[in-house]
Amino acid sequence: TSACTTSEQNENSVPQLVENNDRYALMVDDAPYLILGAQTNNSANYAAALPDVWPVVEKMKANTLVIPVAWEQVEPEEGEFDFSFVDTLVNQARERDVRLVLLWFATWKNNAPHYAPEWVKLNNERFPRVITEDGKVLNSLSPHFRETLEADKKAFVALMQHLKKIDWQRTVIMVQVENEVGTYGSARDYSPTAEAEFQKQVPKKLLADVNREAGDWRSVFGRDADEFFHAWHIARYVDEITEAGKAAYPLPMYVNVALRNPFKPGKPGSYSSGGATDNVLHIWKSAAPNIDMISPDIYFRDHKTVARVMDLYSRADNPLYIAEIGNDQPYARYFFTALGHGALGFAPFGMDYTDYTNYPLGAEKMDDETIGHFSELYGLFAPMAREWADISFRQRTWGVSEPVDTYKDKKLWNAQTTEGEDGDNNGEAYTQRLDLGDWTAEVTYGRPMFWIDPPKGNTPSSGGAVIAELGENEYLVTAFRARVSFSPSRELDGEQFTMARVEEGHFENGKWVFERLWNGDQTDWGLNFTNEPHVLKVKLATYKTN
Ligand code: N0T
Repeated sequence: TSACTTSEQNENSVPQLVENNDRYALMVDDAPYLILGAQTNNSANYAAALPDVWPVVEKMKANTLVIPVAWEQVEPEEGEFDFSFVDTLVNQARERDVRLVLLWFATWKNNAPHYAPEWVKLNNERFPRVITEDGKVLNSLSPHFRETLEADKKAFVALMQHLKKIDWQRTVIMVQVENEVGTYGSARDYSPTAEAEFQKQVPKKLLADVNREAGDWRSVFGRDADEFFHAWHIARYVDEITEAGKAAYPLPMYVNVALRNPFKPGKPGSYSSGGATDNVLHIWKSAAPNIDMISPDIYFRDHKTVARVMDLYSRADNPLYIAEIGNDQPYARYFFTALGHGALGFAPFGMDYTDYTNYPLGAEKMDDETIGHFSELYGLFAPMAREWADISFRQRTWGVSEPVDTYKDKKLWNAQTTEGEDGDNNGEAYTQRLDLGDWTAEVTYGRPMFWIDPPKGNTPSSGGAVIAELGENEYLVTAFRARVSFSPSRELDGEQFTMARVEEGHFENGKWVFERLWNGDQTDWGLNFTNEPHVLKVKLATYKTN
């Protein structure tokens, strides 16, 4: 039909991940895009659930919905595909001008095949599970069986072909392949098939990438061999599915990670072994060249652990994308830290009214207060999301969140390793210094806007700040509940420092719109940010005194 011809002629570019000088952008409609995401609870992947999803997306001011598509729903009978949910979802997203990230729940959903069709999960002979060292069968599919891989791949390719056919508008911008892959309860599969594989030589590609001499897995990797072997084989499996999916329709594709505690990891199997935990990122990078990025699911509440995770998952070869983060109050401020790392986006988990909360991972209640912690941040960034993503692709960014954890009764769930880090009296604990090169930015929390009283922190901790370089000596600055002060990084001789000009404004169609200058009380004691959104353009300078 002619309508079809027109749509093909006006086809938008397929979203893609681009890199330049170790900085990344997710290109959507040919321009960098910042994912202000909301992930649904599990089981929200049905048309009947969507009316409980959209109101939260809207209240949250999210621009992207992150939502599962399950293998069991698209291929309930082998070879018979039904993409009606995908069609409904895509149509409803378009009506609301919201983009989608789809989560392919298949061979692995948090280690198990729960979302695989019954013809898969009830047929252990055809689709074998992982067997432990002492012979127990775990409910985690083994990565060593072709049948399983081929079946998953066939369904995934069908999904991608369907998307290509229906989505020339590029409503779907990215796809997560599987969900928190790996195995709980065993470092790897010890079945005879897996054993035979384990005795083989480590693949040449991996040896070259990790710079090791040839040998079998045990001789090359010693005590890490079991976990590295499982990681390699899961990564190869997921990479093959990804490659085939991209051949059908090349959207950006990533995997998410059930993290291990970076400070106190425990043994593989106590966390999801074989998933891309911080100790096997090099294995995954070698095994899975088609996977665009490896993205953490953050359910640590404390600042120290979250900051460490963000450092570990933002690398020259891996842009940071926060695939999931708990939706309770303490997590919200980490948005600033993520943006400081050039993050492509952020997606709090469980953002809907489908009557489930994953407390103590996330919030106890899904209500306006919970949503408000995120809508505040998204409200600040939504008007400049495109501009931010563009700046962050080209320029350096810095971001911090309040470092001392104060949360209701002060007991932080899942933070055993960092409890006991308390504040102090001189304010040093509530002070962060960012090295901008010529200048240093000091960020402090919980102090009056006027004068020099030491910072005492906010209760609960909720502050954060970001700075982006706009040009020489010029920075974009925004924050909540923090004071940002600048000083020169070096001793000045015969010169004095000043903030030459502090403009408040906003972006409109990519252009900065000036509102007013901040001066006097507004700059004498640093730049004080409250609960209200303010975006500043700050020009720093020195002047000669002799
Ligand atoms: C996440 C979510 C969902 C001792 C949990 C986190 C989501 C999956 N899994 O609500 O199931 O689909 O990706 C596992 C974190 C376990 C933390 C245990 C800490």
